[in-house]
Amino acid sequence: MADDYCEISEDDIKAARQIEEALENESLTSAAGKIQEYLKKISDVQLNIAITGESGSGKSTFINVLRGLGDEEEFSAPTGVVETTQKATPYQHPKHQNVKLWDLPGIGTTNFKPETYLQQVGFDCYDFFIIVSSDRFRVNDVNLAKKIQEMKKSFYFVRSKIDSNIDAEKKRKKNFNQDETLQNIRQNCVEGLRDHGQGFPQVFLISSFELPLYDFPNLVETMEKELPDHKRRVLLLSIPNMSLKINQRKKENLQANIWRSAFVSACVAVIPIPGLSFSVDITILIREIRMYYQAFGLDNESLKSLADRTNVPVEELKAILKSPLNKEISQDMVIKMLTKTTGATLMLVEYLLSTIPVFGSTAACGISYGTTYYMLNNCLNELAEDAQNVLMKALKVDE
Ligand SMILES: Nc1nc2c(ncn2[C@@H]2O[C@H](COP(=O)(O)OP(=O)(O)O)[C@@H](O)[C@H]2O)c(=O)[nH]1
Ligand SMILES: [Mg+2]
Repeated sequence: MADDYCEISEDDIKAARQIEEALENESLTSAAGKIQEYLKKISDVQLNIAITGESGSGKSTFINVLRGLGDEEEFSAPTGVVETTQKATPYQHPKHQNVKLWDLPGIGTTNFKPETYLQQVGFDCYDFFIIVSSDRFRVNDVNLAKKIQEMKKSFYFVRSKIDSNIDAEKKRKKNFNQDETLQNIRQNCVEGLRDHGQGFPQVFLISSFELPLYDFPNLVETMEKELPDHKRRVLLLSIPNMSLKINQRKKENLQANIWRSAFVSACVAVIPIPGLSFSVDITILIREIRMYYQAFGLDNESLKSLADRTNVPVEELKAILKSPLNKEISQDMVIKMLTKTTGATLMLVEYLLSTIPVFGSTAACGISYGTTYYMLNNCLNELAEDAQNVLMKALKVDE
């Protein structure tokens, strides 16, 4: 588990206290209600990302790839069109309804003034801003960044269409050196920003056509680290699984969150109704495993999208998958997996224990926690490994 994760937030502690109090002073139904409330709150966390920059800089294309979409799919943002709208347009993530990417009108191409721009686009709704340029950044970009800073929000400078620069340099220079070219572009952007009074700018070089390359994985890591805990998870789950680094961050984040599900299953284990804890544990396991599967992009659509982007046939990617979870995540499947592990035995013991008043409940609690934790950890490792192998194949990385 990564050291920089501290997934137990103030909210978690507050919720745990409320549940504990409900268990001590009120009824079990009331405690179960509190658990439901708490889980709903976690899954309702909204993430709003604002993308701004001049018309033609590649905002809409970037918004589409962040949503795991191509340019011409049903819900894609239109690309290659001159912007005429003067207001922010939201684009929902197709698989994570709580994530919205906002296409903001470019500051230099509209009637907006930097002083009023943020008010006009409703700055308060956004968690952070991405300022995109396919060229040098302009004075307007820097003024906007300053205003965003004054509003105590984060922003990131993204220099887009790096693939075009690389291609052009390759054609132009005999002894082309990619690192050198990237270094020059970076230097150029940083100097431009400094000239306009931006102190220590960090610029992320990105190609929406070749997302795994260049600085995209670093951008994700930086955004993620600067977000509060509960939002960090939402970002990581929704970001396309396009690099080994992102795959690893996803795994670490999901691992750091397993305790939550185990905790719910432990709370339910104290309720002495035959089979209840078992069926709740199965429900939790299925829900969480489905979420892992989506987060790692192992579903058909995500594999197809990865195949298209990397020019590797999707059948070759699918052939690498080992975990049986990739074929089916159903109740039967999970029960089958459970019976193969010591987990099943533990669950049975747990049920027997929960029928013994007082002493039994506490032991059942611990067993249920352990079983759920153990199972989720196993499934997570399996799926993360499959996802990693798929990525290595797609990105042609040697072991
Ligand atoms: N080579 C290259 N072209 C890009 C990239 N991103 C966008 N474009 C192209 O740049 C043009 C403008 O992109 P668009 O996303 O519509 O820009 P917007 O006006 O800022 O929304 C389109 O023709 C895109 O295909 C990229 O990463 N690499
Ligand atoms: Mg656009």
